[in-house]
Amino acid sequence: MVLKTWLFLIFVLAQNVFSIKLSTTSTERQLPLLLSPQPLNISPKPVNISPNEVPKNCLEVQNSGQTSSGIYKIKPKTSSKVFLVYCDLKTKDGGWTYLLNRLDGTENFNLAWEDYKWGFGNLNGEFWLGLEHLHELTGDGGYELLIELEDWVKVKVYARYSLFAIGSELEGYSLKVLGGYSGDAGDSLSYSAGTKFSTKDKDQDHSPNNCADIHGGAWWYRNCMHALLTGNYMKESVPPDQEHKIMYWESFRGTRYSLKIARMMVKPIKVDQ
Ligand SMILES: [Ca+2]
Repeated sequence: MVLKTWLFLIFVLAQNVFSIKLSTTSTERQLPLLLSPQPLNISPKPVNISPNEVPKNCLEVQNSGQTSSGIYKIKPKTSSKVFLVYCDLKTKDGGWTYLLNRLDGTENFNLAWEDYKWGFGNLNGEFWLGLEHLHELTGDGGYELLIELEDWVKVKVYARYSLFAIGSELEGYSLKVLGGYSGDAGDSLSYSAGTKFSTKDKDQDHSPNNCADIHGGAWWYRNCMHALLTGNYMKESVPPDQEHKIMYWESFRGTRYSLKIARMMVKPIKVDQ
């Protein structure tokens, strides 16, 4: 009886094995028919780019094939993080990363050290990129600076400096390197070369007074300055008590004329910066 049961079980098992083998053989025979009409499937590019592949600056954004000015992610060589910037890919051959943009007075620029350190405002409008980001971008040298200015009757001028580098926070985010000037705005920045950055709550200027507190903007103050692109946003000529306290560039419209538009932007001189 037991032997019969065992024989039966062996018979059933053998049948199953045989049927599996049969079905496998059957599938194998069909495979060429199933595979042959399939189109070649090319894998799409990965959606998440590794941090090492993020452009280091707006010139690399442009060299990667982008042609529209706007907001892009970058990661400078010395930066630990990816961050957003506004890239101007049109002006003077493009490739410019904005440091400052002022165009309508919507943003308050009379702010403190931490604000200027990390940046504030709206990348689609008025903003300050932040000294830490600016240091990461330009700290190792090899950058140039472009300043574009416009008054209230649409006169546009620029000042270009062939070299531009900002020191670390330990160096007071100093205007460490400022190269030769060219342009038609006049040179109102060389006076600030070598000075540390000052805000109303961090006086690092060369004056016995607090330049930032007196003038209501943050800048590379000496004793005190010949331009203040973070000054109060007003329209055209201002009363004497507002002199030096407005968004001005002395060699363009003097110290009592508040400009309409001011932009500061940087670009590497070499592609591999
Ligand atoms: Ca002082």
